[in-house]
Amino acid sequence: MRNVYFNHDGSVDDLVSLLLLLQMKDVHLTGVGVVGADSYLEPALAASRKIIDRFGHGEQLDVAASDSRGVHPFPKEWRLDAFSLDALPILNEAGTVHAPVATQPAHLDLVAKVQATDGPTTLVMTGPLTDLARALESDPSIAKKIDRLYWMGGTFDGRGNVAEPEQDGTTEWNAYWDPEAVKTVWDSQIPIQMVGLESTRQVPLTPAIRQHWAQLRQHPAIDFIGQGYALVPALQHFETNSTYFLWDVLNTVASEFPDTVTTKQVMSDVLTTGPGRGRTFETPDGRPVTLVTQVDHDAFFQHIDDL
Ligand code: AGV
Ligand code: CA
Repeated sequence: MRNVYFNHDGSVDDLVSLLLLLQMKDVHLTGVGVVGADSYLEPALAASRKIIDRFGHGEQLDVAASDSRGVHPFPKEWRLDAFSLDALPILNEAGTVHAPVATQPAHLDLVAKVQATDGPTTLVMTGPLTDLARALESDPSIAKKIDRLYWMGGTFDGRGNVAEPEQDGTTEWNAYWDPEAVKTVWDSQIPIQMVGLESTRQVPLTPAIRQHWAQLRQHPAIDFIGQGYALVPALQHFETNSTYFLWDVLNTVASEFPDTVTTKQVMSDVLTTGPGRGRTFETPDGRPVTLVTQVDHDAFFQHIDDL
């Protein structure tokens, strides 16, 4: 079994990632942290607990709430999706919530869980890096016990997804939310595999994928995925700023099934000031990062079916 700690920020693909991690046979989740970045905290926390109850196979797992705040908040319209997801009947059939809320805030829960685990912990993160940066500041010795961070965030091709004033369009949202946190993590010794926007463009949410999930809805886990992705815009005729890709799910699947992706090593750094703040970029003076470059599209979606 691999010990995995998951920190996410409550969007649809974050919560689908939690569902997937709970189904992976050789993954033992030691903890889950939730940050209200691309979500409001309360519904993202509640939905996480209900997903553990409904799809966690009886695993005993608590969920830690983050008190981290970003430098650049996400659009409210996106953050509201967590309320809809938390209200889905498939998560509310039982009418009760059992998975407990952890006693400590998410960054301290991360420290505690890593230190309490024998051997290494693998970190999967699908939102901003703030909780990890704060965890490292609180206890730098955790770096030695984290064998790898799998992060969805950043991008190297200059095509960002932040459409906000006073920035230059080159940054990805999770990095933009807290650029300093990215820098802190980059300055640590933790090995990093990164899914940036360039590879996620190969896995947009499409009407055909929705249809595929609809036909498999007799399986409750696939039904949940279909219901969740019904809340957000698919790639219909052309890409807009709101078009959904399977960003976080690609990161989570790649953490478990390396064969579904191609990677290359890049030396990189991150800007923390100016109109490109949050931009990850290649530089010979940077730190090594394993960057996902290509996705085996069919193998990727097959792994979701095979839950
Ligand atoms: O930049 C991708 C990250 C992923 O972690 N998030 C969504 C995923 O959970 C932010 C984001 C970018 N574009 C979005 C986002 C959109 N159109 N709707 C919601 N969130
Ligand atoms: Ca996310």
